[in-house]
Amino acid sequence: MSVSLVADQNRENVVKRVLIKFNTSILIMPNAQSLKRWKKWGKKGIFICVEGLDGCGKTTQTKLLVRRLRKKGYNVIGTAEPSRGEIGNFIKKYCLHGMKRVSSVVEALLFAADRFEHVEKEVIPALDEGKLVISDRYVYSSLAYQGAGGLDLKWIERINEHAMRPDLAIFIDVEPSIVIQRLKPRKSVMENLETQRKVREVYMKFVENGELVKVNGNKSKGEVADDILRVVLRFLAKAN
Ligand code: ATM
Repeated sequence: MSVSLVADQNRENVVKRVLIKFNTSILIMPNAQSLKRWKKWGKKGIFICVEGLDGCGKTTQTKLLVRRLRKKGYNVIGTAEPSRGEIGNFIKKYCLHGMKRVSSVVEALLFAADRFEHVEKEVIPALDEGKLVISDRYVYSSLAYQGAGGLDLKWIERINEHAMRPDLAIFIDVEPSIVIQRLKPRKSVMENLETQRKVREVYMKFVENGELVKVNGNKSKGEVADDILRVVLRFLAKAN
C-alpha cells in the first residue's frame, strides 16, 4: 500500500487529497478540513437529500423529483443510501434483513463508512461536474435511526464529519402508524411502530432547528411531488 499527498491545482491548492493505492483500486479521500473548504469554495453542483420514515414514499418521490428537474433542464443524478457499493450491499444483508437487529454502534459505523464511499465515489465527482445530486437518504438517516437506537447524536455527527452537509435536506412527514400499515408485507428489522415513532422524533428535532425542510407526506402522490418540487425550485432560485 502506498500513500501520497497531492495538491489539487484546480482548487488553488485548497483541497489536499490523500490518495491511497490499494491493489488496483484508488480511493480518493479528502480530509475533513479540505471537505469543508471544498464545500465553501470549490464545489460547482448542488447536493440535496430526501429523508423520511420507511414507507413514506421517499424513494418514489426522489425518482419523481429527478425526472421533473430533468424535464426542466437541470443536469440531475439520483443516488441512494445504503449505496449500491460493497458496503451498502453488505449493510442490506447484515443490518436490514438479518434475523434480528445488530447493535446500533455497528449500524452507525457501517452506515458512516458506506456514506463516505458514496460521497467520494458518486456525490463529489457529480458535483465537480456541476450536477444537481439528489440522494434518497443521507446523514440524517443515521442521526434519526441510530439516534433512535439510543446513540448520542454528537457521536453520530463525529463519525460522519467526513461527509459534508447537504445544501438542502427535505423530510417527507408521514405518521408512523400510517407507514407501518403501508409496510406490512415487507418489514425489515427496523420497521416496527415503536422504532418508527422514535425515528420521527429525531427527524422532528432537525425540522425544528431548521436543518430539515418538512413536506406533508399525507397528501396524494402528485401533491407531495408538487410540494417537494416547489421547495427545491425555490431553493435553486435563491442559490443561483
Ligand atoms: P430504505 O428503506 O430507504 O432503502 O432504507 C433502508 C433502511 O436503512 C431504512 N430502514 N429500514 N428498514 C433506514 C436504514 N438506514 C439507517 O438506519 N441509517 C442510515 O444511515 C441509512 C442511510 C439508512
